[in-house]
Amino acid sequence: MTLPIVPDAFMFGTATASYQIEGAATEDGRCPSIWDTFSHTPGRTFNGDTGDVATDSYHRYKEDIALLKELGVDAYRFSIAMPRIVSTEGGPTNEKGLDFYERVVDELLANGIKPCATLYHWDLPQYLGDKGGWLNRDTAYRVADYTRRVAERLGDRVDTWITLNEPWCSSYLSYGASEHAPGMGGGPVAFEAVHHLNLAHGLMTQALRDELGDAAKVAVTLNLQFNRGDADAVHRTDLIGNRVFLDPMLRGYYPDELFAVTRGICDWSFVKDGDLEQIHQPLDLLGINYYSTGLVAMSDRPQFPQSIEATTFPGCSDIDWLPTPGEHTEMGWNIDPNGLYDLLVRVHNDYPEMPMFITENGIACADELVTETDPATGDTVKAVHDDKRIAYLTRHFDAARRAMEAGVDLRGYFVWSMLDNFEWAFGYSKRFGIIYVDYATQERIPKDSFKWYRQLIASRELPAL
Ligand code: PNW
Repeated sequence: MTLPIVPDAFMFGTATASYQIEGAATEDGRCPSIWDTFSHTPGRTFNGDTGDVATDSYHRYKEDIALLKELGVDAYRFSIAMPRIVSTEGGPTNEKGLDFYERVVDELLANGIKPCATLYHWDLPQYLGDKGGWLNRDTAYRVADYTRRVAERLGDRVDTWITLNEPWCSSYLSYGASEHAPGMGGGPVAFEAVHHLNLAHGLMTQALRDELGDAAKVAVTLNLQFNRGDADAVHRTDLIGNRVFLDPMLRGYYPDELFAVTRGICDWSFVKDGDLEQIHQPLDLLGINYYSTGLVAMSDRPQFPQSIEATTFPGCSDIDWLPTPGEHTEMGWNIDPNGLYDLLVRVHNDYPEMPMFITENGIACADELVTETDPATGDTVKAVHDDKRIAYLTRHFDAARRAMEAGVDLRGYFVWSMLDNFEWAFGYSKRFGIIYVDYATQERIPKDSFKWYRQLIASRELPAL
């Protein structure tokens, strides 16, 4: 059985993010971000890699969009870098920065591709980082002010707005553990970043509505953690990892259980009167990034250690993360397509009114660039035979189809990523693209998965496995 896909009701796409692809770190008035500082700090990223050049997409955006056109996508998810738009604290809009994104948006539209813009994909200006970053409530207001400036210029042409990408990473991974910028292993202090990110989402959504009216399509992207294992451990990690964002954004409250479970490590006094109303804004779409699942179990350790512990799951020290069964990717993440099905169905059941789209799904593989003779033409060609990626995507698209058949209102699917790029702390050592990038020459070589995806999109149906 196949599921026909109606063009305007479902977007096939690919995704990227500014710091991972643009390069041009000091061009046209861009100021440093917390990721420039982090990646330039010895020991923070693999091999000391930085986004200074990345895939040079600031200069090669036309070539990249031509490849998207060849791929046949309905939409492209990219992100806008605040350091290009508001490059000094409280300063004027850097028009050159807006000019760049205007060129990108117009080039997409000229090629019949819907622009889907993420406003915050982790590159916070360093001047805000210097004042405490997401631990400072004022950051939420600065990011909302930047949102308003972007909406004024691009509001008539962007199809879908995404406020935040993965606030889980911007809080727990950045302030709870120290794996992402700014690299502070403060454990429970991350709850403060969680709340300020939730507040930023609400303020950004309101800024978009004020500027563009109710017609604007507004979304947020969450990387929801779908864990398996002991019911108690699954319940707690769901609370700390997922409901801490979903409930305030979609329901207008923090679950009482959250306050009970974190008693002693967080007093939540940073939640001010009116914040929850501000956070709870009508949304058009919920974006889900999905890669893999975890396996958790209760242990006999205490829930809170004696001293502050660097962790991505504060208040969960009594939970063990067990090795996951089955096949794993180059990131060490397990391959679990049913996890995507289970996650979509679960979110649909809990928040039935929310249409969803998959804003990221993909796999890092040990891709090898080969030179070979094309049997059809006899020409010498470069190729990447990424069968493992094709198998991964095939199985995940199948899971999405099954979820839709089970009643989930799914409106799109964006493969991460359009091209290999700067994989944060892993630098250039992990390749997620469906287009290979030869970093020495910046040559783009479509992988076999690109050809596979082109065919899937052209068929406009999701086949059963
Ligand atoms: C997402 N984790 O990051 C991001 O949105 C992308 O920018 C990134 O390149 C992609 O997934 C692949 O990693 C994540 O530790 C980073 O669970 C880390 C985690 C999850 C997502």
